Amino acid sequence: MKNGKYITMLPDEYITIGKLQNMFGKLRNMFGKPQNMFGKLQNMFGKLQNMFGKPQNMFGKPQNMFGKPQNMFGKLPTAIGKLNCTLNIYIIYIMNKSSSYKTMAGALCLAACMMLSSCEKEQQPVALETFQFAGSDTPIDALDVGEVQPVTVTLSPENTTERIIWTSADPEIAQVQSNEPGRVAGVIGLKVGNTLVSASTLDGRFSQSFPVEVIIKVKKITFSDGMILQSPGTGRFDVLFDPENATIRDLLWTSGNPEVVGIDPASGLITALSPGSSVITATAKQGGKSASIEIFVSGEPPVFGQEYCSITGYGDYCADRVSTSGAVQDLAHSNANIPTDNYRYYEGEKLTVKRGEPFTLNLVQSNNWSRTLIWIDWNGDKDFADEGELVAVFGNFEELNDSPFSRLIAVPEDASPGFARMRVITGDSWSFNFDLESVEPCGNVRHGTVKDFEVEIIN
Ligand SMILES: [Ca+2]
Ligand SMILES: [Ca+2]
Repeated sequence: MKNGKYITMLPDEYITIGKLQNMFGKLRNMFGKPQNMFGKLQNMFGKLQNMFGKPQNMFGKPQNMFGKPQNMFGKLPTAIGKLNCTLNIYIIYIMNKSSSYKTMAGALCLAACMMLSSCEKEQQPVALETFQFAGSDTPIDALDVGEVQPVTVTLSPENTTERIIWTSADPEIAQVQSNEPGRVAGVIGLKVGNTLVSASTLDGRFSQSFPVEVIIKVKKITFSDGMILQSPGTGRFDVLFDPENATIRDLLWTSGNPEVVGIDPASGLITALSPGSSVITATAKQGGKSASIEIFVSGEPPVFGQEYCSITGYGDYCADRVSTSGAVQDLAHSNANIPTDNYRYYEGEKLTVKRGEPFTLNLVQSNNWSRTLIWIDWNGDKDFADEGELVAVFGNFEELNDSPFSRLIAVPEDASPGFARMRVITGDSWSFNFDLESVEPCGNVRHGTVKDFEVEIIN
């Protein structure tokens, strides 16, 4: 060994020593603070997910990956020993710089190395007594393809030096990676199927496993177009899964108003039971994603679909003439006959109006000790309960109200184009002694007659 050569080697080696010692120092700190480490590992898990974002690269070389930390740890004490030796050679060299006895230096170096090697302190092994999965014996419920879920083990005693080795029985279905001591692992689903993930000590003294089911999870469900009627009063909805090949497709069906719409919780078969509305909900058993739709029941016997509420009356108070002027197509109803049950829909006697354009509504009652209320279902939702749908109140309470009446009606700009209905109720003067805006013209009318007409609303 020439002095000159030796000297030129030293600075590089020295730098390397510094780096490795720092590195080793960090590792030791990391392992020396398991609680902190746990905090870090959760962060680490965040990283793991990013890491798993490239499962092919990452998992492409699982053996290399898993092999490296072991090799690294195996080599490090040796490396440190060697470098400590080199450091000491340097020290010894400095000490002996004035000496020209190279052999002596070499011998001292060897002696120092041997001494240092023998002085290296081995960490005392602390045997594992128990270990268990944190939280549950089946830590992973179901894993999506590409999804990573963490699993942790609780080791006792806490400072055990034993490491936990993780394996997947079928690495094509799910793979598992862990941090160095094996206390935290990440399991990634790769293919639909079932496998077993095991955690064991290196010597196999302890071993536990849990099943992992890899599925394609439901991300969203929606109803396909419309109800599929099986009869006027029974039907069902088709549900579309996203993704289409979701593995578990079981649904739970519920009806928000089971007195209106009955439902079979498993098949989703719905039955119309009484007039009203109910929100039908399908919930995917896997993951709990749901879809809802409001459906209506009307009529007697009850059928699905929205229909105008039924109404009846009694007595001989009646709107003899209902007419309009200035509409696109005017209505000219004139009929003094009292219909059956004092209600009739005069199909074909149609009023056509244009959105935003007014028309005049005219009315003649059969008896002037009467009042008449008129609604138009402007938004076409088969009720007369929306704002502005009570379009006229002719006559005062408890008074003799001379007709004919007339009123200019403004067709709302936002009226729904299509077919709707106008409902005309004429009762005696003592009728309708309530908040008129809040009443729905349904049920039975006191001493009165109800006439319905078709209204077409055009743009
Ligand atoms: Ca309405
Ligand atoms: Ca409404």
